[in-house]
Amino acid sequence: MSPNPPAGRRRRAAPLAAGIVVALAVSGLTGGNAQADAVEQIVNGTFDDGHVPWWSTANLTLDSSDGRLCADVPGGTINPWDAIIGQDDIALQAGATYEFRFFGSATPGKVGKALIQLPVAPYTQYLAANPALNVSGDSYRYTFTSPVDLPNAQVAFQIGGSTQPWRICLDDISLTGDAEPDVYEPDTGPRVRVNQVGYLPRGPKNATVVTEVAEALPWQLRNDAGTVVASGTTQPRGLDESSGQRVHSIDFGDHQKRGTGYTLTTDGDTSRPFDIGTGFYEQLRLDALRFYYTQRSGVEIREDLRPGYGRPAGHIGVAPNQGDVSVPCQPGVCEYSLDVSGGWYDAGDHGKYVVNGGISVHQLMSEYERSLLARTGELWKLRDGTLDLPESGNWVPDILDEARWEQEFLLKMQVPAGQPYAGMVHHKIHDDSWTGLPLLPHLDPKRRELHPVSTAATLNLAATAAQAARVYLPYDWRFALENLRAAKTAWAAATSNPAMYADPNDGNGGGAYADDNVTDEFYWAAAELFITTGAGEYRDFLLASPLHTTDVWRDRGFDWGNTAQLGRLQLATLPNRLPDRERIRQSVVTGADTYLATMEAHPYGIPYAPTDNTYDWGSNNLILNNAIVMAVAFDITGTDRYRDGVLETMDYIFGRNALNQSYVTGYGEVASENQHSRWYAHQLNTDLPNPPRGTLSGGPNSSIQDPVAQQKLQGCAPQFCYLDDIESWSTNELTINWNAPLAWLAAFVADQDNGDARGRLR
Ligand code: 9MR
Repeated sequence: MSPNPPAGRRRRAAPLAAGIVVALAVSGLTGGNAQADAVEQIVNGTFDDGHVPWWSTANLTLDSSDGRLCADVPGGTINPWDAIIGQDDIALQAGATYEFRFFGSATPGKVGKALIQLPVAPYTQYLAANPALNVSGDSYRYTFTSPVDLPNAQVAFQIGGSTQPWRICLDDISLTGDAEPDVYEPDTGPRVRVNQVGYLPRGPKNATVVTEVAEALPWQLRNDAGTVVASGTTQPRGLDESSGQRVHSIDFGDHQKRGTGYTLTTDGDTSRPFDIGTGFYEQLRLDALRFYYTQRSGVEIREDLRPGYGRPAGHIGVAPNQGDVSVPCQPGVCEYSLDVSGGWYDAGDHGKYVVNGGISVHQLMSEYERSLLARTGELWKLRDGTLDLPESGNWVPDILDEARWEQEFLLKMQVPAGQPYAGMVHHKIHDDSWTGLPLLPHLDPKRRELHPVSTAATLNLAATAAQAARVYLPYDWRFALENLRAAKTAWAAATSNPAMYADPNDGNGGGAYADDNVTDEFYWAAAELFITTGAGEYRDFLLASPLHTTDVWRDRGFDWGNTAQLGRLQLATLPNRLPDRERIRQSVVTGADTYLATMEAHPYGIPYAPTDNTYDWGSNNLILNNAIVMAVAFDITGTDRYRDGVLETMDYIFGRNALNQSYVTGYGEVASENQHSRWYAHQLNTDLPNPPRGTLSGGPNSSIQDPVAQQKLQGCAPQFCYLDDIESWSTNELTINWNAPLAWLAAFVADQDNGDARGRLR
């Protein structure tokens, strides 16, 4: 039987290609369907008489002998663009909306890439679609609005990157103007929004319902047998600015009985199911940390430890990799090469960045430190053997084994003695140009380069190495000492070079991570060095720093570029002899009060409401970091309302939000699962896995920098600026620094037992 049925037998009704740019596949597609006044931009899209002017890469032979364009695609290529079928010189008009249609099939089935883009670097994509092609064939339709006037855009079907050979056939390719833009409507399900994972028995229980009704409404809570077990009335909250919705809130905190399959009903709608219990946070405590092992660079990921996620070691100097055991600098930056193998890949890319690795490893070590210091802390839950690591069984708590993998990499990024800028730390190491998706780490063929040193990176090493010096002392005094030396050297080097800033334009092949204010990194590093050494130099620096007394609790939260808060939190919780220790503690409590007030005023209970009503890149990370401030305030004061603030923040992350979805893979009935990643790229290649359970998505980002989000989300209210699409790198990436507060908080919440554990520091 022919794998390519003749045109008359092709299946015309096509499924909705979910998660793909405006991918409304249509039935009954013919070239003649285009609007009368819409001009066809494609030359010879029907292949009735050959295939001129279509071109291909040299590894394809185009065949249009049966009225379609077919090609056998060889296996063994790496990048999507290693095999292309294209047409050039397509005119685009700025502001015009276009409809792009084609019929396509693949044998065996394959996800292809259909692009309309700039024909030269930087190959800006105006339409980027990932049609899931199947054997019988389907019609695909997409719309996009061109942001540019361009006489020579390119239509490109990028079909490389498959290990196995396959065959593609295309027909009826059409691009016409005067199209109606598709309006993207996210499927937000029932209007009653709950924490789809669950609530602690004695913790707060809040929900939100989207409704135009002005008056309070009755609500009912049902158990899994459908019996009403509690009821009450909603509280009308008016317009919620972060979503543009009118909402009421529901408080059902009095119901404390454990159970699964609860639902909440009001205004004629019923929530997704949820639990009341504790087990899910115990699971998340582990999953959020297990995330790091599969982000490891420089080592094979063992299939027996992570079924479905095993892969060869990436970047250990084995071709096609060009790193990381001996990595030169960018041209003109330095004369040496360094072994910077190991560490964690930052995110969905293969880059490794010190300022982001720094806050990540710090938050893991601080999760460990909290487990020792807080009265509710349960260190044994993160003991040796809990995370299924290659190091499990070495008598060291697994959380420290994982953190060490990154800390050792940070140490390698320090300039060796005898070289210019000795003691300073290279800002980052990554490919010399961007790679496409999917791409497993060991297949990355790009040249790896060290980028210039920066004061921020140097202070990140000073801070984390000072922290590592005390954290690892009971387990490996040599490693502790090595860190202490590196921290002191880094501090001295940063003090001598206090204003070496990373270049904001150094973003080809990796993120820039630029930051031209490093007073906060100085403050954080001084805090860690002081806590570890007690030395007067660091104490004097802290006391003289304006950041010691100013209000550091920004409404947007803290992150890799705003680290004074880390210093404050550490000084407030870890034993030290600063004279104004009580005042520092009080400042954390004051910060927590601010976030609590924001949360109480928020109809969705979110401790994040930037005054300009925009959400930042990685908003989920900022929200979780604000919750950490409340958690530390709970540890300091033992006052329940701070813990309740943390628990209510988790409700937002797990589904009490405008999109009615959880942002953690594997948690909640509807959850993010297509985070931007080159190796968890299941959405692009079904042979690859989705991100592991317990992976946080960055979440809504008002600036929607990626083309997929730009096509669908123009004008989005902050909470709606999100797509669970692998190509939406500005709203849906996964990163080591975003999972760190998730892990920290998962442990904090799991430590609260039923939600009523007695707080305070030991
Ligand atoms: O998380 C970073 C965010 O704060 C910045 O605004 C953004 C733009 O510079 O970059 C983010 O970091 C990305 C990095 O540049 C490259 N690796 C993936 C990171 C997460 O998207």
